[in-house]
Amino acid sequence: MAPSYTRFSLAESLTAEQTAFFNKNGFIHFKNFITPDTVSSIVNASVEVQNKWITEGVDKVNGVPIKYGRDLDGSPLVQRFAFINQHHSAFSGLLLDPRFKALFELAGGNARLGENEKDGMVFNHYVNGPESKFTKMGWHTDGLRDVFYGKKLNPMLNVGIHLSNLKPENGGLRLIPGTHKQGLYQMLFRKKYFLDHDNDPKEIAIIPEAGDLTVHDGRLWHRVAQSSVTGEESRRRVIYIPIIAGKYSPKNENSPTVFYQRFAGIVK
Ligand SMILES: O=C(O)CCC(=O)C(=O)O
Ligand SMILES: [Fe+2]
Repeated sequence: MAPSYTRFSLAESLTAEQTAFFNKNGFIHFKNFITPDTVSSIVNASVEVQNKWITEGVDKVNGVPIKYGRDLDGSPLVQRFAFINQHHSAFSGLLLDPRFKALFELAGGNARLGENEKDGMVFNHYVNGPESKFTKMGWHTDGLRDVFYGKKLNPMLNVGIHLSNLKPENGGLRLIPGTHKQGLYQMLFRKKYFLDHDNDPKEIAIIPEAGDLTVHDGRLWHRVAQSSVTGEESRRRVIYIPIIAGKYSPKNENSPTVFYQRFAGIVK
């Protein structure tokens, strides 16, 4: 595939071309899913939740560790929120958009948004500064956690809602198209999970504008490249919400912290 790829527009049902693109490549990018105003209100809502969690010293939500670091000015920063949709109506409200349902067929139909499952709606906040604890993420697939849980690999998609305007030097999501069709062996051993940060000759860079939406298959290999610029220009915010098929497994405040989540500690 050429380094630049087709971008689409998401309506209440998918076109045949969109479905074919996703099935072939294991990802798809939709422009302008939400407006700049909605992006600002979502970012503001994340700051409200952050202030509350810092005050209350929240370290886990439903068993999922919350990642803290420091911002460029040294102030405390929540860098990875889990289940943020359970903590502010700006996020739960976003999930009411009927266009999400159009994506369910990419998981084979009979799917749902993972509002209360896995890590719920995750909000990642990367910044490349001296005290940041979150600037990049090594190669992985999102479906490996199901292997750890000893579950059958049910279809799982990860929907990204991008909140920052990126240029290639800002780093960000890199993925290897087509790797969703690999066998289990390749899914386990193609690369060293989370430790390998090297460029891959076949990777493509997702370069979104704020408000864009992407979908990637849970079996697709991807990473987050570090920004080669530092400071304010490196700030990157992105939301992920899974689309899940198979048995409903909601989490609650008594849910245990599972083994794979220790990988989160490797991420810097
Ligand atoms: O931040 C991103 O764009 C991707 C993050 C990611 O791959 C993950 O949280 O599993
Ligand atoms: Fe991922």
